[in-house]
Amino acid sequence: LRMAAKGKDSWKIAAPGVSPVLTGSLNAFLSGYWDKAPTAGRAMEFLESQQKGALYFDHFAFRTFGVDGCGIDSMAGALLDFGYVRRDNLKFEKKKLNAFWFAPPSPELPRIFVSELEVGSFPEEAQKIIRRYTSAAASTATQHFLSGSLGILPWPTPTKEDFRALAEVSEYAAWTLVNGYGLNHTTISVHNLSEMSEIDGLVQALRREGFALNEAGGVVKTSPDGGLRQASTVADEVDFEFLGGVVDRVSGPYIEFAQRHVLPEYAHLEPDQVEERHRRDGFEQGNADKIFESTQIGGVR
Ligand code: OOG
Ligand code: NI
Repeated sequence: LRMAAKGKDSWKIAAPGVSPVLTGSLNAFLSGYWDKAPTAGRAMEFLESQQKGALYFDHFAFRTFGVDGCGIDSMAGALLDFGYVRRDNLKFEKKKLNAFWFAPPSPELPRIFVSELEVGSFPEEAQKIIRRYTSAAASTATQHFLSGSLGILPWPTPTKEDFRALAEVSEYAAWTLVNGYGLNHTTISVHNLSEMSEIDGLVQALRREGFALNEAGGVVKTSPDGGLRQASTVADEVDFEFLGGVVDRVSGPYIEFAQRHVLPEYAHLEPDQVEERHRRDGFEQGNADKIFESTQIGGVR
C-alpha cells in the first residue's frame, strides 16, 4: 500500500514480492475510483501537501447483493486466489447487511471489507427488481472482481425507475445497482501519516479545508475498546446514464480515515518498533454501521 508521492497518477499501490496481477487490479480499481470521487482526490492532495513520505491504505471496501451468487463470495474467490484470508463476520440487522473482511497476503496491501445485502429479507417487489439484474450476472459471478476493476457493471444498464424504487427501501441497494463492484471507498491509514497522525487533529484540519464529513454517530467513530477510530467524508455525487440515456446524479464513492492504536500488550515498544501487526486489527460493528451512511446524501431522488 505504499504510494509514490504526488498526484492521482502516482497514487498507486506498489508492493514488492506481491503478484503484479493483484497490485495491477487494485490499481485499476483505484483509477476508476479517482474518476468518480473528486473529493477523495482533493483529500489525497491535501494529505500529500502536509505529508513527508508515503501514504498508506488501511482498507478498500466493496458492496454486493447477497443473491444469485452475486454476494461476498463472488468477490472472495479472486481475493482468496491472491492470498487474502477471510476473517471476521459482521452483521447489521437493521440495515439487513452482512460483511466479512479479508486480511492481505502482505502488510503492504490494504485489508478488504466486503458486505452484502440480505436480499431475501426485502419486500417481494424490491427482490424482484434486484433479481432482474443479479440473475443476468449469475453465470459470470466469479468474474465480479474483474468487472469492478474494469469499472463496468456486470448486469444490464439499470432503469431510473428501478433505481428509485430500490432507493425507497434501501439506499445501499440503490448504490450497489449503479456502482456495482467498483470501489465503495478507500481508507487512509491515519497512524501512518507523518503529520496529523491523531484522527481528532486530522478531522479538524479536514473541516478547516471545507470537507463535508459523515456526522452519523459523531464524526469520529470509536470502537468500545478504543483501539479503532474512524471518520469519513460524505460521498460525491456522480452523473449516471440510466437505460434510455436519462442522466441523473447518483451517490458515488467516498474516502475514509482510520487510526489503529497500538495494542496494550505492545505498549512497551518504541514508536519506531511498531508495525501494523502490533495495532488493533479488524473492524467494528458499531463504527461500520455509521460509516455505511456516508453514501446517504440528499435522500431519495
Ligand atoms: C462500508 C462501511 C463499513 C468500515 O470501515 O467499517 C466500513 C460501506 O459503506 O459499504 O467501511
Ligand atoms: Ni471502511
